[in-house]
Amino acid sequence: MESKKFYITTAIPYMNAKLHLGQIYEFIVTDIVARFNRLLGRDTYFLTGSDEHGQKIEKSAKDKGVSSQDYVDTMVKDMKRLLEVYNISNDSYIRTTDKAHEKVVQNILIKLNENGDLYKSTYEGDYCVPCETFLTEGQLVDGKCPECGRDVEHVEEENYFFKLSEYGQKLIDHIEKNPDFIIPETRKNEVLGLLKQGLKDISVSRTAVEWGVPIPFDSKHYCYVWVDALINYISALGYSSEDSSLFEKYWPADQQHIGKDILKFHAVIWPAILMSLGVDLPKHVVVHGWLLMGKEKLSKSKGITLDPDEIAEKYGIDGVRYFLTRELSFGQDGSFTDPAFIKRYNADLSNDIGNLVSRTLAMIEKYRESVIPAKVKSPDFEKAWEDTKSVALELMGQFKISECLIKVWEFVNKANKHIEDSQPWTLAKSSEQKDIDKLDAVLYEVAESIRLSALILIPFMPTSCQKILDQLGIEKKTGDIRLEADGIWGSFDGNTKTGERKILFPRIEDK
Ligand code: ME8
Repeated sequence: MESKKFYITTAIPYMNAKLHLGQIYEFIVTDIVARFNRLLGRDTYFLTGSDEHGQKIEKSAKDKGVSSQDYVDTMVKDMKRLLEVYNISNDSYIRTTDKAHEKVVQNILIKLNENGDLYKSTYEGDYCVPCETFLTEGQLVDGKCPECGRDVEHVEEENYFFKLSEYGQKLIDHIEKNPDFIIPETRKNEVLGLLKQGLKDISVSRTAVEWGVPIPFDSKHYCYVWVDALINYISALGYSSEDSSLFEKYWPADQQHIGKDILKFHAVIWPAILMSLGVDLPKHVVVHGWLLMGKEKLSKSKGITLDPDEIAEKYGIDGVRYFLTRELSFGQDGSFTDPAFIKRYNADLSNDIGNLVSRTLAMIEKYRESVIPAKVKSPDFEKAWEDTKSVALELMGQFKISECLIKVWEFVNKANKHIEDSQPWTLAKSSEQKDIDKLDAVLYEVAESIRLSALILIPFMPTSCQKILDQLGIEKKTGDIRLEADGIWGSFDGNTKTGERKILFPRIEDK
């Protein structure tokens, strides 16, 4: 039987710079999945938070001449503000500088040590500060970090090592037994390739970096920032704490969403730590691609940035949420450009759905004094909706998010075509009963198409769908709707008054 609880997490961004639209993209996708699960009545727990320790942040704070704690406090405030701006419905927010989190990190380090999975040795190699990654000489490309292309630092220090090498075969077995542990398949194959080459033990402590969680059994050492950060997914639930009820209720995570650059940390290191602790692995690690600007990777240093405040101001939140999920093929890289945004927004939002709502409501106002006619049964219509609903939900379940929207849009445009074909403005001039009945039937069916489309689109565009339901005179707050339980999902009897008309998606003039 399908589990009723649903635990979903995002990666926790580094607090060394303001968030860019690529990181926001991950929040939007996870928010949509979380909202879908709530809408379907599942007990959903959606976690995000911030990664606040490590050398990169220590450096950024020093450059600004403030303490590391003051620095992250300011950055976290801004991240929380942006989550609100983008209407992200997380149930909880974890900071890796929370005392409770730090305590869990220490409990885990003690346990790994007691299990015999830690040992002390000397690390000599390179370190990429922006990626917070240890690199061996063979991994460098032209002497630089293979991931971000930046300069590396030479490091020689005593570290604690985690015996990652002992987990390679266990991880291969797990992935083979659970073929959808890593989604999509290309990423699973990438991880299997990596595992088959053999794993090396990894450093899990630093002595040169003090902005971190102290290793409880050795005061010279601080926990490596990645180990500290990965633990957030269970520390946020109270693992190994006095109150671990959330951990018992929600773990294992149903979906852990990450970008492709941090795959090894989540699909190799994190599960190996969990195995050592004897804790279940997450059900799915879901990997998305990069959001690019044109063909370029977002990069502050190269000035290729997409500022989420500027974009929100210019285009509105729901338009951006729609564009990013409709235009990007989930799992692959995709691009944001102003012309592509304007084209998609004007065609799909302003024209297809925006116009459908505004002309339908105008006709109901003009021809039926703002009362949606009573329900007229139409087996064809019901069949079309059943097909849309089941296919759209199935596509969402397979992370075919763009395809899910395409399916819903076919339904929206069926309603547009129904208006064109039946010409309500001509029917309204007739006094024959059959034309009056036909006009009622068309107006009911189109209003019902709008209502159903708005319900299924709530996760994507919560504010706009609320506006649509308000205009249809439906007194329900989108955040409270539980489709199956509320009976709102089924059909609507009509014979109700519409609400005040509002513009949904004003057309953007292409300059
Ligand atoms: O990696 N497009 O933090 P982060 C899409 N602190 N996704 C992007 C992106 C882009 N252009 N740029 C970044 C970290 N991301 C660690 C995570 S989790 C225990 C610790 C994604 O701020 C990136 O792939 O560099 C990651 O999933 C998230 O944003 C945070 O990235």
